[in-house]
Amino acid sequence: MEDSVLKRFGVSMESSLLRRFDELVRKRGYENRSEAVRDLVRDALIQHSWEEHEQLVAGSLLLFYNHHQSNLLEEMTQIQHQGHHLILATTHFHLDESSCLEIIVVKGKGNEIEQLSNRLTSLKGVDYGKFTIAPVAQI
Ligand code: NI
Repeated sequence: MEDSVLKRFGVSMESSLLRRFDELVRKRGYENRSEAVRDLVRDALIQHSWEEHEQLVAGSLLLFYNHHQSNLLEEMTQIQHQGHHLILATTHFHLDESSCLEIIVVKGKGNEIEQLSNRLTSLKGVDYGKFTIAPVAQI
């Protein structure tokens, strides 16, 4: 079957990134890099397919940021108010003197949730954003 035939392709990346990737491959117990890359690609495709559609999804958005960044808190609050119909809960954790972690639990149409996520994670001062969703029910 054409679909199950393995094809090879070359990947270039910085040696520091490759070192960290190899560490991940080892820690997660993958046989080799290819197996790890296949898993990462499947994950990304599944995530992407939900984001594009009007399917009802739910999940969480983790935002790591520095609250000293000017205007960040105001912008974050404004965006969350604009997306209030998509947000079930928001919890804020003060990690140290300046670092914050905010967990936003979301539910709504995949494409709208993705837009909300992109707006929040792209804000200046957000160091890291992680978005995880899954379908609420199959249509
Ligand atoms: Ni805080």
